Amino acid sequence: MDMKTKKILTLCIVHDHPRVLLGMKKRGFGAGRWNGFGGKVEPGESVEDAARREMREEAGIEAEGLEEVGVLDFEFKDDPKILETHLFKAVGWSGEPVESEEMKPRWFPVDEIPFSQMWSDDAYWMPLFLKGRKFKARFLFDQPSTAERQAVILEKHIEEVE
Ligand code: 6U4
Repeated sequence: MDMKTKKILTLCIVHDHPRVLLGMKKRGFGAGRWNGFGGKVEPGESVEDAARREMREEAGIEAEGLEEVGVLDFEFKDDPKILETHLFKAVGWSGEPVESEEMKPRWFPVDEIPFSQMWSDDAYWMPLFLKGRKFKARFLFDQPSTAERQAVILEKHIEEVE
């Protein structure tokens, strides 16, 4: 029997070409790294509503033109959990990004994305994201990323969809 358990997460990046909005994660999972905004989907909430809520809570903006562009399954060695992460692109927003308890937002030019200070999978799918492609992917890591050490990818699979 398959004992893997799934946790559904969101991850959202504002793409306002030629820049993207990322946030420095200040605490919790992946702290000390730049990432999109997101977190766990709550009971009774749609995945898109969760993405919108996390943008509001973590970046202080109301996302507009949200589109789901990918599903990223993250797994860790010797851990039966799968983090099923739904990646959204926001092409518009209202309000001004503000720092929250969880994230410090910053705009990056698309050719200056700080991959060395991000989760190691991001370098594989960000080019597809920026080209407007849709994809699904699975990454198996040795352990979660921390500020001091990036997770090492043990297995990876990416495919474009549609
Ligand atoms: P709370 O409940 O706020 O303490 P926390 O443990 O901080 O939760 P949370 O909810 O912010 O975690 O969710 C983790 C976020 O990190 C989600 O937006 C998904 C994202 N994430 C997880 N693994 C990732 C990976 N390998 N690459 C990536 N983003 C990842 O780019």
